[in-house]
Amino acid sequence: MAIIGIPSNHLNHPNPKHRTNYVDYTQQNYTAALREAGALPVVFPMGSPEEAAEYVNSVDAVLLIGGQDVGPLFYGEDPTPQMGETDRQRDLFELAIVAEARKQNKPLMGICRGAQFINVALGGTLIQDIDTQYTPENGNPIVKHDQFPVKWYEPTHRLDVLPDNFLTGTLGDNPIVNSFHHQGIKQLGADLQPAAFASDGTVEAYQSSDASVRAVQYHPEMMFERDKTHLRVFQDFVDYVNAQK
Ligand SMILES: [Mn+2]
Repeated sequence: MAIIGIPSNHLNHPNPKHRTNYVDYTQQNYTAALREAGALPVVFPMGSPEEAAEYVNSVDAVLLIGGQDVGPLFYGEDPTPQMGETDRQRDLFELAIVAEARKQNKPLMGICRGAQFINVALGGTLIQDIDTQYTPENGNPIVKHDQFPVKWYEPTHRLDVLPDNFLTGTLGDNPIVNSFHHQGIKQLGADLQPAAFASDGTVEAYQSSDASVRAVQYHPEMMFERDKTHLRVFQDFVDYVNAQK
């Protein structure tokens, strides 16, 4: 059985339930999707970079999930006024996790922030705020990439899936997906190629040449319970991980 590690998010603001007794957490739909795909999810509590080697060594693959904005200093920019919440501890921990996964040849999948983060960790850059800083080169209007308040499981924008990648043939050529991001990929990192675009040219999925790194900007984990075709991205990753073991 493929064991897949998920670096956690953490709740580090006072809240009515836990007050300042903060918690590390992962949304259940990520672990549910991995379980449904036949994998055993393991959550890494947010730790220090020094722990990354052992954490990665304990699993067959890593899934990086959604959350805060990626700190722009990690791709060489100061923050613009549109920057949302960032979390330096999470960035530093996940940076070490990605480096160790590459070093130990463990497959990596990213979702939303995870897609943005892996790109940055592999030398890519981000658009800090699509609505204010992006002009589509193809002349199309900017797509609404943060669909809130539309429900999280509802698909709202189309993808153009490119040939010969991990998404090709899994959802059709122009699937409709959900979208909860205000940042986007600017330059892809080393050895990464786009796998799908939105109609405004935003990179919505990418992979490495050997598909050991794969990422989607949308949230299949929020959609698979209502539309089983969206389990496929998890199933294919788990199958890939099992084949590498
Ligand atoms: Mn989008």
